[in-house]
Amino acid sequence: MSRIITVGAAQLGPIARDESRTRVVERMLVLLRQAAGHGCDLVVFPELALTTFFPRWYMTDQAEVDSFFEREMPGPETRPLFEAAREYGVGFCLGYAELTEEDGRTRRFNTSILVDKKGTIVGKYRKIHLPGHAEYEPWRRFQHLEKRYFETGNLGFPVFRAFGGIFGMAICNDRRWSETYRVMGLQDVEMILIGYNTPVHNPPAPEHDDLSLFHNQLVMQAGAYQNGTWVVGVAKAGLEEGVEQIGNSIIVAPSGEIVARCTTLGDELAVARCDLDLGKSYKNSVFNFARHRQPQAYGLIVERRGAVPPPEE
Ligand code: ING
Repeated sequence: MSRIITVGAAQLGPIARDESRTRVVERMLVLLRQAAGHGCDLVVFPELALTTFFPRWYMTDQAEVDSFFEREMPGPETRPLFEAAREYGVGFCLGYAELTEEDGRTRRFNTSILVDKKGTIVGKYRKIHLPGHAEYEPWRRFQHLEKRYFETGNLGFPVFRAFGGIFGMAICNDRRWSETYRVMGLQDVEMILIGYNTPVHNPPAPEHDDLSLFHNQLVMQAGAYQNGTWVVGVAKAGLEEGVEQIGNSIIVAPSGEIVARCTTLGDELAVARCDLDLGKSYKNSVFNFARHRQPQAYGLIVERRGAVPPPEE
């Protein structure tokens, strides 16, 4: 038996600081229409897809910071995406900056939602692994202030039944942490949707810059294989406000093989027919958690600690 879902990785090229949401949504609708033409069931957009990657700038004026956030989803500028989903029968995954009132206070998250073919939000995730820093660091070519502008996600790594399978989401830096995939793998996830904004240059470790594309593929291929799941990684790419961001959007099978990729640094759609049942041969053999995984034997370390002292002589 095979459960085929046709997926579109909808990579976006650079978004200028002053580019309106309406203009960006128009670009996204072009990709959504292309995807519908290719028979896609689901389209995945990047992290923070509605605006430029604003954490690259140090801002102190909260109104200026909040101008990059969405107070409602859908809102007037994003509603056309939901209407198109319904019209074309194509769901989508959208990353955006979420500003919301929760527990009696204003909360700000780096968020991703899953929208079904009827235009209904069926899942939400808030980014847990926030890279970078919270205060201005003058030594950097550009800032990376996600720890300043967002709270750590408070929804865990949930999975959602949709599109005939089990779907999860992660955002950008999350894809570098094996826990991200395993927590969803332990919930039998079959496809993980990940948007990212990744500069080629990483100021704290410039010696890694030449490996940015290799690391991008490595983490998603490993996460896919080790959990028997599809992984879709979609970039906001290109030279955006002076910062070179990788493209390399890919669709990875549970085998770890890359089955589709974008090859430009602009707005581009990569499409693959994904059999959600392909993961079964991994979940039922090499990664049969029930039979082979031994958490009771791991001496699980919840918090980092120093090396275990040598046994008494
Ligand atoms: N961006 C980057 C990412 O994890 C980064 C931050 C860049 C980390 C390069 C390590 C190396 O892909 C976001 N937005 O998380």
